[in-house]
Amino acid sequence: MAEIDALPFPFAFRPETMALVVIDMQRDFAEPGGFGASLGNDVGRVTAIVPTVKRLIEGFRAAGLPVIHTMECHRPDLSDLPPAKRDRGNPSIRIGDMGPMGRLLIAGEPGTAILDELAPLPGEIVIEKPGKGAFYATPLGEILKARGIEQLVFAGVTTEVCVQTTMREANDRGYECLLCEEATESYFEEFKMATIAMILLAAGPRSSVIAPSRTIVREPLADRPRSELRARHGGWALLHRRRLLDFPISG
Ligand code: C5J
Repeated sequence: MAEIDALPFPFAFRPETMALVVIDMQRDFAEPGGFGASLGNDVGRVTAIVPTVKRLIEGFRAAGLPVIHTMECHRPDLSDLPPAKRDRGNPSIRIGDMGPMGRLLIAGEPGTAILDELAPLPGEIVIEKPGKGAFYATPLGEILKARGIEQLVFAGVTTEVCVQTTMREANDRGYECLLCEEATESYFEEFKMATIAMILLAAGPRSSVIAPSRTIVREPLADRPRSELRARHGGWALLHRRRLLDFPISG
């Protein structure tokens, strides 16, 4: 069986049961004027991963493996938007309000669309999800079961919210999960590092692991020997512990 060079252990790769899940690579999270920016975030970190996500998607398509796209969005009448989500924090505009790209995070609005560069091909699965996790209130579980999918590779945003939540939901349902570290991003470097550190330190047997995109699309890992990866990730975990204390979490 082929293996993907991953941490904290190699990922046994069974192409007949594997799918790529691209989480929420939407204009609302990646472009000025969208939901992410309305919360005061710098969207440049999200746009920076677009070429890597694209390469990963193309690798899966070329191998004939399924690509599943998710979109965080709500019905126009907001019937699937709990007040606790709409009123959270103090955004300049809220979910459902009119923004420069239409109503924020509402199905069918221009800003809710997946980025053009990463647009689903006809026939690819697109999951519209009202929650952070892609299994909650969606048909994702049934779709995966019907297709015999047991292994999920994750990309998308944000690492610590929708990506991590969906990975945890998937692990709970018995899926083997692999996070592509360079194809996921957060608005906060510390949050991405913390999430990766948690996955590395807490992954149980056949649980969540991480890998660089090049190993997943099976290009040679020429300039990154495994020992270097280990050293770097050890560093991330330590950095996480040291910096979390003085990181300004302001609500
Ligand atoms: C958030 C997401 N962060 N896709 N959504 O609200 O992670």
